[in-house]
Amino acid sequence: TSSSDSDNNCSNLEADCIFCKIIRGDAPALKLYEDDECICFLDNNPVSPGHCLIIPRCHFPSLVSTPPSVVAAMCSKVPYISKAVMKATGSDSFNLLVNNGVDAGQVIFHTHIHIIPRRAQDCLWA
Ligand code: DGP
Repeated sequence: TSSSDSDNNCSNLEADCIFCKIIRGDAPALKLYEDDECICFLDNNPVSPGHCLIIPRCHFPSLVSTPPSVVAAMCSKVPYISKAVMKATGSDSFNLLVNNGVDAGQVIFHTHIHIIPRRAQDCLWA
């Protein structure tokens, strides 16, 4: 099922998608950034302080089903958002992560990019 939102020019938001609910304002999230194309909010199960997700305002289930122009819009926000998140968390580094598909660990089927700030004491991939 789909619904449209008068505050959003996207007509394919999904009723049962938690990230679509966040976009509509029907579920809470700590937003770090938003514009006409994307929003970024803190992950509620963070790997590190400042772990956040960039999502498009339109619903696409995974990265491979996302139009290249939308992927480009999401990726274009990474430098700006990651610099702000690193500054806020005292990190010099970050991982950029996309889980595409169940076997890769994708749990939420609304395409998203993880930004995971990293500090010297972090134990990577543990
Ligand atoms: P993935 O495995 O790539 O599908 O990651 C989904 C991420 O989304 C996971 O790290 C936890 C986060 N997440 C799931 N539900 C919510 C939610 O309701 N609010 C927020 N802020 N994050 C969520």
